[in-house]
Amino acid sequence: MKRTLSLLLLSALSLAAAQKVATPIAIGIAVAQTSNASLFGQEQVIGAKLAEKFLNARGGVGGTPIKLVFQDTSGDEAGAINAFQNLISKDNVVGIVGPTLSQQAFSADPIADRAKVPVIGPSNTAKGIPQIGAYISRVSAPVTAIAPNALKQALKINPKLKKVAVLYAQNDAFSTSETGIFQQTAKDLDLNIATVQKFQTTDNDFTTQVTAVLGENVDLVIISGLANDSGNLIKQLRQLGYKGLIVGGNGLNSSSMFPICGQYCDGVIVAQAYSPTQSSAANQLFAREYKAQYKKDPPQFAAQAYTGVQVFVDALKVLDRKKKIADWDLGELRVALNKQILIGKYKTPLGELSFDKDGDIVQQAFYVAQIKMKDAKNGTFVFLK
Ligand code: PYR
Repeated sequence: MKRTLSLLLLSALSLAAAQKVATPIAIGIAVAQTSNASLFGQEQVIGAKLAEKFLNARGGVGGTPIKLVFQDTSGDEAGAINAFQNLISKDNVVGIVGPTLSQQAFSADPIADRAKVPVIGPSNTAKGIPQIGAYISRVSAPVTAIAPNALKQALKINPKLKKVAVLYAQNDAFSTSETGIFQQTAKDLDLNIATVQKFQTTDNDFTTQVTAVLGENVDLVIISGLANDSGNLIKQLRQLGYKGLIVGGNGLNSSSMFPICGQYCDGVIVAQAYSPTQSSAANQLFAREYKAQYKKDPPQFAAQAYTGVQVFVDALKVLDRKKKIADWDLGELRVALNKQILIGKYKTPLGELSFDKDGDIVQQAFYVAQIKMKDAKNGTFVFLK
């Protein structure tokens, strides 16, 4: 019995090992197409699709087109795990761009890592993401590189800032990671943290937290949460009378938040890992294409998802020159692809980038923007000098 089982297992393994790479070349996109996290995920879908169209129009991988395979992760860990499993075992993708949230990455990435399938995180900014495993990298700069810039910019706008309130979503890995950096930076900048308030990403009523903030008479509020919760929190802060500056983290980095806080979004300061004005040829092409289709500047989440797909394609091209991708064994290609991703240099809409030994992005420039609302639903991120 035992012998039969191991023989079966062996033949299953050798079958898997003999699997060739399908054409077009399948790249998995596991992002949140539904749930509150889709406020980011829908921008990621747009970015990834633009990359597919643009890169295939320029010959794909040595003449072979790529094909994106989408699996909706929704906003939780179970959804991300399910999407990853489908992409790895059913869709036979060469690698995965995803998931949307760090909270999901800590659960789903280990599955890809164990299966030796390369993952590029398009928006996972918490500390520790690339360290999940050898097959995990990211094109989303970490909170350590981004968050301090927003606070420095707030001090530039109001050098008299002294007393601050910090709020964060305690059930979200990115938010707890980011608030740690915000709080440390605030201390380094000699700001006095008068109160730290916690909330949940599922909360809608922030009366308790806002009352505590108002009681402290602070002149700066720093928020780490996702788009829906943070948008409602900002709205309620303003409605109940808070007049000072607000700094938001990466969770506020989407125009999908504008209809949630409406006019009250106005003035919020958010650090960025992408600027539509970035001068590289790659970005000019991306930004022009995006703007032609969507009549607005491309947002960071779309630019990062585009970049994730591009990194896969650029790395595949290098391998294709050694041996045509269709002739590779899928398992061997995934391993070689991961190695190639980590040693390559890429000219992307985020500027020129590479990866450090852990798979974390090495990026040249960061930005800070302030939200300017035109009306209750529409606004822009105005980039600050
Ligand atoms: C994260 O989950 O890491 C984000 O930056 C939204």
